[in-house]
Amino acid sequence: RTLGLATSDLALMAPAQIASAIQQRAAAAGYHLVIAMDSGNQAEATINELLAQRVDGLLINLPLSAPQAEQIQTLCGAKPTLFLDVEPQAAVAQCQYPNAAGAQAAVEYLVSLGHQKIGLLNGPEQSVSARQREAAWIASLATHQLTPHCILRGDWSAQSGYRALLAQLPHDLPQALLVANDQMALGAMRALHQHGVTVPGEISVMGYDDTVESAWYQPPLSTVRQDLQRLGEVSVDRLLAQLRGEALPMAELKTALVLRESTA
Ligand code: IPT
Repeated sequence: RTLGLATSDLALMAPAQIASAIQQRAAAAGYHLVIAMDSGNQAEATINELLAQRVDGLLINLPLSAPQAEQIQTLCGAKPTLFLDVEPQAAVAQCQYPNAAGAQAAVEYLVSLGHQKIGLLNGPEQSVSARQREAAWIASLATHQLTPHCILRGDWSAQSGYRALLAQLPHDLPQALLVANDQMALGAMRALHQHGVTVPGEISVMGYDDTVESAWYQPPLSTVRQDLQRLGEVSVDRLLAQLRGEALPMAELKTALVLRESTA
């Protein structure tokens, strides 16, 4: 009895922590887990790799537009599939945190602190989640008659966050920075520290994910928590329910603000 996991780059914290939780939950249920990793736009090849190993069902943590996901669903035929990073309007079974709600909560909090000059550090353009977080940030800022002070972009890695901030440093800095994931916030805070800019004194930094490491950043990171452990567990439970032909249990996945010391 085997489940397949198609995942984006496991060198990134969030997918790694999701995969770890999936592996443990699958093992507890008596399933072997086969993992296929896609580090760049090879979704179909990655899925085919799993199908060739005759998995009983597939968890798909790859950023996919609705048409891409529907295409992959077709490729999988009658095999149960569950998508973890897909445009919500896709006609496929999904298990994911609402990006819009998480991003909106972060804006509301920074605005409640009195910040008006708020900058964005987005994830990569090809990521569905990154695009949804950015759109929700901009829409929420607009409800306060605000527009982003600056729009920076990275590729999810700490290094890209570092570089994005280095490029912005010669210009006017915002009072607060919304970052699309914690790893980029790590790099951003490193660049700020290197240039003597204090967090949160001169700039507040708000992450997204709450990976296991985020409480140990300097300063400890305020962030939007997606409980990645729970996402892994719930996704395995739902896929197994599909395999047994049971009605899908309702997955209540909600983000939560975690306020530590990087915002003030
Ligand atoms: C998403 C993370 O929030 C982000 O930090 C990055 O790791 C990305 O995954 C990689 O694809 S979480 C995903 C389940 C939407």
